[in-house]
Amino acid sequence: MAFEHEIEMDLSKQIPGLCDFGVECFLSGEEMEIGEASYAENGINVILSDKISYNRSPPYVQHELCKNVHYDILSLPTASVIITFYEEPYSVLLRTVHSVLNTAPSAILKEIILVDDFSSRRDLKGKLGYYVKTRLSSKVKLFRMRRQSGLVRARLAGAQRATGSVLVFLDAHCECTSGWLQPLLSRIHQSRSSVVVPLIDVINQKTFEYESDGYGFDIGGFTLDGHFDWHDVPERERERQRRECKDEIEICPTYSPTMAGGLFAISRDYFWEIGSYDEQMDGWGGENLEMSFRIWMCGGTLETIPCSRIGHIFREFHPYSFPNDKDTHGINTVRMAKVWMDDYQELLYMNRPDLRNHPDVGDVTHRKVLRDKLKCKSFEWYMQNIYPEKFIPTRNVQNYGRISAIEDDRFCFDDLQQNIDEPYNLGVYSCYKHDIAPSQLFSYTYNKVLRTERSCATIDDRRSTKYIVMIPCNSDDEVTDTWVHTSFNQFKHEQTGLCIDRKNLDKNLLHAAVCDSLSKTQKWEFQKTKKQ
Ligand code: UD2
Ligand code: MN
Repeated sequence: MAFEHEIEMDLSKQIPGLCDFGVECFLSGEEMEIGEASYAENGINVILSDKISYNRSPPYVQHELCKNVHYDILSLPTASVIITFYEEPYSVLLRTVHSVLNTAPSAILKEIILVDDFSSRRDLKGKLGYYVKTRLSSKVKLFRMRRQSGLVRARLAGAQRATGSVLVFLDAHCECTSGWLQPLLSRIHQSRSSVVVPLIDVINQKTFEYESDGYGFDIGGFTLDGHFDWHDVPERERERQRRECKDEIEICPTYSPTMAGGLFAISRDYFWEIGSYDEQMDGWGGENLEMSFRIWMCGGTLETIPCSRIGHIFREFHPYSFPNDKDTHGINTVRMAKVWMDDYQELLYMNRPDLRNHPDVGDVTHRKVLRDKLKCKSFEWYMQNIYPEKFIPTRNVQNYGRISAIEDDRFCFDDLQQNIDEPYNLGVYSCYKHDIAPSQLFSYTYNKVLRTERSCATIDDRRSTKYIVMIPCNSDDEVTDTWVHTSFNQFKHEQTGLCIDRKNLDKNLLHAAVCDSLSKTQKWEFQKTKKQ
């Protein structure tokens, strides 16, 4: 048997003990070079992965308090673990499967359903099926889509075949740690409309180090250009936890406005009741925010369960291509927004003008019907009750739009396409008069903060030129820097008394200077953007 031989060859490449307990490891010499090349192609060092046992031992990452929690295994619901994959490295995928088998108590693991989303890699097509059949428990089942369907339809196909009471979705490049499954099932058992997410640790894509950084963790948010992002647990939620879990708040289920999307568990019945997925979402992206908003708005809760920890390999780029090379993330996000975001939808289009009237979005009527049928609440309700920390650039503001030099359209505040997740210097650029440019959207709040969706204006006073620096805002308006928009149209920094000035521009960057009510270069006005 050719496969038998190949499987033996694969196993002979593995070095027992390598990277055990999640420690980092490295290749050397020629292997290091081909390892780096495989990283460039796959976003994962596949040569290194091939040398690590499918059964490498997981690290000990559980919180002390979790060790005291007792679960009555026999009373827990059973789980179907669903893993969809498209062109994933074979050894990484198998390590994921083995880690589930090694860590999930057999009494509660009903099955593992692998859904191959029509990969073309040779080892995934032949050898994998043979390996599953001859080397793994009969609980592991492998299905293959008839064409590439995208992760939503692949997950739906897996869910349709599942027979356990709870569906657990995992990406194809994860490693579970001991005790990860019980707390998820136990929470769902207590509360069937709780959709639960483990704490997701990082497995380094180059060294396979399991990078657990202590016991702190983030919860999910979103940005108005339609992406998921991470945030600290807000004080509001800490208070709720104190009421709920008393002195064990570190391991208390933590409400999260959104989820990353790949790793979660949900009661099987509830999954179908609450609208499973929008099956017309193609490729990758958008389904996570769709499901997050839907769960909260239609009566469920989304919770991070700190006693459940799973590592995930975050890749820096997509190693696979999308159907017809379309921006499936953008298209799916519009499908989501049309159904769930009500008039907040406009904010998405302001930040992604290319998505307005996008021709490939298709019809979403059946999802709106679902929303009516489930009698879901409004997006406004969601924002006020589930995610009140989120700053909305058009709410509670004195002004919003472009900030232009008075009577001079050559100068508008602009982020100059810098990385807005890091501190960056505020600049000026020609005003975009005919379209809304996301780089030129600014808000001036009632609390006198000058900001964008994510960043707040401050002054860098360490250098002789005092640049205006936009830094990621603390939650909401907590930033100490405040600005007065004076009767001379200056933006005057209350803490230093300096004004934003565009005199002697260096690389288009603005700076703060001594206020001079006669200076033309200190005069700024808000201009309404089109479609506002
Ligand atoms: C995150 C989620 C991912 C998904 C995505 C948004 C985590 C850790 N990951 O991105 O699960 O929610 O956001 O869509 O929360 N796949 C297919 N068919 C495809 C493309 C991908 O089956 O056409 C598989 C892929 O092999 C993988 C899974 O879907 O197992 C998720 O894809 P990813 O790992 O590229 O997504 P990720 O982690 O960047
Ligand atoms: Mn992933």
